[in-house]
Amino acid sequence: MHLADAYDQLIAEGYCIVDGGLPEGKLQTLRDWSDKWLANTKHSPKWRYQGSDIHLSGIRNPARRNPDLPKDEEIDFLIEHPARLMSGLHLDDFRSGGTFQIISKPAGAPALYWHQDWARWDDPVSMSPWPQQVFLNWYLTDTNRENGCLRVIPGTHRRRIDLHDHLVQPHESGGYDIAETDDWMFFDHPQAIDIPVKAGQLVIADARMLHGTWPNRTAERRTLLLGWFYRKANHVPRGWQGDVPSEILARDPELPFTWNRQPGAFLR
Ligand SMILES: O=C(O)CCC(=O)C(=O)O
Ligand SMILES: [Fe+2]
Repeated sequence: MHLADAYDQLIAEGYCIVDGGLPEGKLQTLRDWSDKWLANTKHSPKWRYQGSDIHLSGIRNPARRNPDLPKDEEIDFLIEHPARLMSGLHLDDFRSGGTFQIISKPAGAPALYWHQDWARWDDPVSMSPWPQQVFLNWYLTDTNRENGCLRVIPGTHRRRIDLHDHLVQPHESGGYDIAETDDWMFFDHPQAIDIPVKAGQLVIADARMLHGTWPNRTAERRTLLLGWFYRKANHVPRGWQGDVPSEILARDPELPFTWNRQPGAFLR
């Protein structure tokens, strides 16, 4: 897909898939590298739905909010390699948080529940038609419905749907403790679509978009390297041609950060 089209899709639907342009042999290096981390890390029972959630920091790109994380140069590669792609997607004012996560569903692992990862729902910038926070997902194997590919509900980064009112907040905010029989968290929503990818493709998605996964019904693990990138500024991005919500124009530039994962008045 051309980057211009990918950008349009990211804005309109909340995600896009691009060729990650990994150098020859890098995919195998990342597989071997992540397998080693997975083998040498004690797995928490909290990781039931994600499969694993190992956080690692870069060396040249340290995780400022989390200085005690293990540092690994492979993380610097993952942070630095997409710079040209990000620029082609008009995301050049995004910066990595200095971490990547190894999220690996072992054979037979359950689905990941529906969730979104934006945590600034008290801030009018939640209404931005442009992304403020994106995840970059490198899947290290081809993915499909059988081995637990990503699922998304397009457009939900900016549009409220029935699911929003029924979801427990993800991960440490409640998701760890839900039951596998939870009807809403694992609802087979009619607007959901599968996002199968070829290994080495990169999925870039808006933190506000609802997403989850299928279970892994195969005998092989399905590993993902996930990194968060943030726009520091809250004003209209340079070159933005579209509308700007009046709530954003009226936003107090000194508004302090508050953590709130529950979409409120700024999701309509
Ligand atoms: O496993 C995946 O494909 C997605 C993981 C994810 O969205 C998360 O851990 O927040
Ligand atoms: Fe997520």
